[in-house]
Amino acid sequence: MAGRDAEKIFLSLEEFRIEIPSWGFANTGTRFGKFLQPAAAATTEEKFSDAGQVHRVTGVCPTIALHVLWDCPEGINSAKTIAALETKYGVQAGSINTNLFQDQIYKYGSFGNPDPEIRQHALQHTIDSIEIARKLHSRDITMWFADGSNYPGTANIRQRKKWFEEALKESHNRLYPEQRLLVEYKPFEPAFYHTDIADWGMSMHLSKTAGPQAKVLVDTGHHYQSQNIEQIVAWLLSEKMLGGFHFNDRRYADDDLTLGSIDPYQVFRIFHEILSYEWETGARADIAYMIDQSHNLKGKIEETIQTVTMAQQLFAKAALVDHAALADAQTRCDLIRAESLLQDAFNTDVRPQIQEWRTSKGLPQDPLKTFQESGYLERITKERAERNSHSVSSYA
Ligand code: PSV
Ligand code: MN
Repeated sequence: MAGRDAEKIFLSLEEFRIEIPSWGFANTGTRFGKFLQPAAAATTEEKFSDAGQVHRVTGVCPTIALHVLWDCPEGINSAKTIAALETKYGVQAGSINTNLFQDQIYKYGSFGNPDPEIRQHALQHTIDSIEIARKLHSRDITMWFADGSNYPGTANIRQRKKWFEEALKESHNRLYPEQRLLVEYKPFEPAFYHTDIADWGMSMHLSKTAGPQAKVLVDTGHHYQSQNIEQIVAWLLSEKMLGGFHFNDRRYADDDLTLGSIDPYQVFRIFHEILSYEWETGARADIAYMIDQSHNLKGKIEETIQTVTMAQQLFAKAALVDHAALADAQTRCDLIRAESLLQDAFNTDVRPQIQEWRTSKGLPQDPLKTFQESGYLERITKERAERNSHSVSSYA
């Protein structure tokens, strides 16, 4: 590999960091049931401990995303406990995820609920989450809404849009200057007729209406089959409205599979759009890369390490694209050359350079192997197996 390409890979790895979700270490399942894993985390401390292991072997996951209801059971008073866990396990609290979908009161929605008291309750939860984020020095408050309806005629779609505009604006007003509100979209599930924030356009509209600190959060699993996600990314970049990602892979719906396990080229194309934007504008895109996975059969810590190392590889491959040559080929409508520039970068084996970079940072060359040989998994399996055999904890 040419020295310039090796350098591009090195530079890309220097900048690439990815956040891991606390809920990715806990037992999860499908709506048909749960298969419990003996080593699954059940407490916030266990999640921090597992996340610390991922960061120890990869060196690129300094933050852990927290879900307020699952990780901060005492609300704002949890901040002290979490700060202690940060010090103990060497990972910091990252994005703070509101939970406006699990409590019984949200049966008919949160910000879109016809009951003003429930809308107010949802707003208060958001304000509390903002305060928790402030205490934990977390910049991003991420919001996903299950709001929607299951049958035509059962919800006033335009009225609910207004309620969403109002509540998000009020939420935005409560942000501190350094914070951001990231608004996630999803076309279906759990609602199967209409979802209030179903796509990136709705999320962008609501974010723009809310205020300048609100941006769109793209969860790669939240699209219809074969939707062109990188085009959405390109448009959001162009509008300066891309706030972050929830990465995962999928084959059919929101499958939450390991990143790149089904379609690594898709993730490469997303990274390419971002790096091409940065090359063109000369500005760093301010994007939070986060993982949102909770596959229920594979070992959770190992699966997370797989995702992190895959993300690094795909980001490094995207950094190899010769942007000047691509721009030239596009201008000349040289289709074969333009397409080949992408394919050549994607097909380059970047693993040797990534290993070199790891060595230069004092990190293990093979994070997964190092983790598997560390004895950590055997230890937590012993410690947690008995409890996990009868606790049917959900995400939390
Ligand atoms: C919903 O499917 C989602 O992607 C949201 O980000 C939630 O916060 C997360 O998954 C966990 O359920
Ligand atoms: Mn998500």
